[in-house]
This record gives sequence, structure tokens and C-alpha cells, in this order.
Amino acid sequence: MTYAYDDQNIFAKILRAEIPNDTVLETEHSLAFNDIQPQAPVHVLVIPKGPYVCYDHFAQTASDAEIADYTRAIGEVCKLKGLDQDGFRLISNAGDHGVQEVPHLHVHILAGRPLGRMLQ
Ligand code: IU
Repeated sequence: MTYAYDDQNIFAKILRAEIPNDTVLETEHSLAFNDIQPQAPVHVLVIPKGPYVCYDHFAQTASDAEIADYTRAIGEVCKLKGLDQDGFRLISNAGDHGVQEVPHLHVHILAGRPLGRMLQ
């Protein structure tokens, strides 16, 4: 699968500081910010700074340093938000069937209330 990255997507604009964001954490290769329409008391999006459309694209083409940084950034947000006690959910939507709205890889971190069963 090959992916074409659209550098006009909203998260690309956030990374270029053309649009403001509510930053939770910034690392060398990753940015975490509060979702503009939170679906739970904690709703943080974590994105890589590189131009990756979705998780598959990232896993296939990102460097080991980017992958390590991104994985750890997600863990660091969980730690910063104190989510080790009551738990959390990670979601990364991809493509049409995943109903991905913004075509730049992002992991949703959702927490702060019981989230219900997602898969039946
Ligand atoms: P999705 O996985 O691509 O469907 O989720 C996109 C998310 O990006 C969604 O939760 C939006 O509320 C969120 N978002 C945002 O935080 N800031 C924005 O400017 C826009 C979308 I547009």
C-alpha cells in the first residue's frame, strides 16, 4: 500500500503553527494536544511530526527513532494524566472504514470515565 500525504490537513497546519493547539506534550518527533471536541474527560490526540497518513504508513516508513519517540510519547501522556489507576483507551482510526477524519496519523487517548464496551 502506498500513501499520499496531504500537507494541507489540519494537523499539518497545527505542526507548522499555522493553527493553535492546546499542547499536552511535545517531544523531538511527536506532539500531543487536547482534542477540540472531547469525547471523554481526558481526550488527547498524539501525532508524529512526520508526514504519515495512518498507523500502517508510519509503521512501514518511519525511522526507529520516530517510532520509539511516538510510542513513548503516548505512554508519557498516560503518565502525565495519571491514567495508570483507572485505565484508558487508545484508538487510531484509518481510512474510510475506520472513519478517519484527519489524514495525519493520530492516536486518541480517552479516559476519565467508564468508556463502555466497544467491540461486541
Ligand atoms: P478521527 O480519528 O480522524 O475521526 O479524529 C479526528 C479528531 O480530530 C476528532 O476527534 C476531532 O475532534 C479532532 N480535531 C481536533 O482536535 N482539532 C481540529 O481542529 C479538528 C479535529 I478539524
